[in-house]
Amino acid sequence: APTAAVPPKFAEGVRVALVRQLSSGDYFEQWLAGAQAEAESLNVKLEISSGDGNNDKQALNLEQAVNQKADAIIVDHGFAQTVQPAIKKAADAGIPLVAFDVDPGTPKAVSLTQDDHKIAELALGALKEGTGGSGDVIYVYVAGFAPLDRRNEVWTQFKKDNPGIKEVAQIGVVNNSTASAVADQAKAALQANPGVKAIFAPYDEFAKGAAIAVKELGLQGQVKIYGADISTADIGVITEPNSPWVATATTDPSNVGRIAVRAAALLVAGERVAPELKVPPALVTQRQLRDGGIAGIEQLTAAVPALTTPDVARVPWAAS
Ligand code: SR1
Repeated sequence: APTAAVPPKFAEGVRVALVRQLSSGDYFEQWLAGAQAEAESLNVKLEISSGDGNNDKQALNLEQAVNQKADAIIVDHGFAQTVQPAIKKAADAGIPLVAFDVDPGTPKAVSLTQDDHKIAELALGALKEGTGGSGDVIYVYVAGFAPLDRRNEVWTQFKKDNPGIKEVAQIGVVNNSTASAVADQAKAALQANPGVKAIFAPYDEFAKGAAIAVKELGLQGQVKIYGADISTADIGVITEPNSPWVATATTDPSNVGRIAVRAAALLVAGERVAPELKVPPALVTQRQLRDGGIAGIEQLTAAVPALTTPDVARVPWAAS
């Protein structure tokens, strides 16, 4: 139940600009759906733009949000060098900011992340168990994306700690058809390295692409995939008969979108928000999904309530 009255500004109408780097793919679609649902329940008008992978376009969209004096701005992904100049302008103009998965370069912005180190640790724990701690592994990574860079730090340390694990190929691309591009690369890497036991693919579009490659080559009995993120479509891929994707470390993406909007709303209301918000992930395994008869995200969050985090950036005037 609400513990505070709705701030007057929220009755008048609050405009929050959501400035995205990427928008295609299950993760980003679910994240947006969560953000939109939370905005609607808080009476916030979300003004959404996407760079569609074009960093200059994202920077322009961000400049525009600053010039149009949004009540708050959420920057969703992006490369530090392209978004930080406009973030600084927003901060100097006193516009509250939430930066998700991008380094804002200023302590004035609230930094929202998933616990990416934990995501990688959970997935790699499963990989270690599945491989017995040794074997050839293909790694899927693209540098420059803050969450992937943090997961990469864990992978780098994991290889040092587990000398039996050998990275035989690194592949990766992020674009509007990431899964199919990664599928082509994974197929070539698997053909060049016939002994591969596992693929570490810590982004669901990477894992989906890797799964396509393994299936096309008929290697399901030999190669297992350890991924990140989840969606109802991903659950379908993980649980289909003979699927090579055996584990994924994940938050609920729509919950993260909700948190971003709650944090922005709190800042608009002048409420205190912790400077760093970190959303904890959970490991979800193929066995758990199959045994639990879990076919979609709603069933998953019911089975794993830790994926729902209502106390992160709780809004005191909201009904729930
Ligand atoms: C291209 S970056 C993709 C990642 O962003 C979010 O952190 C998701 O977890 C996804 O894996």
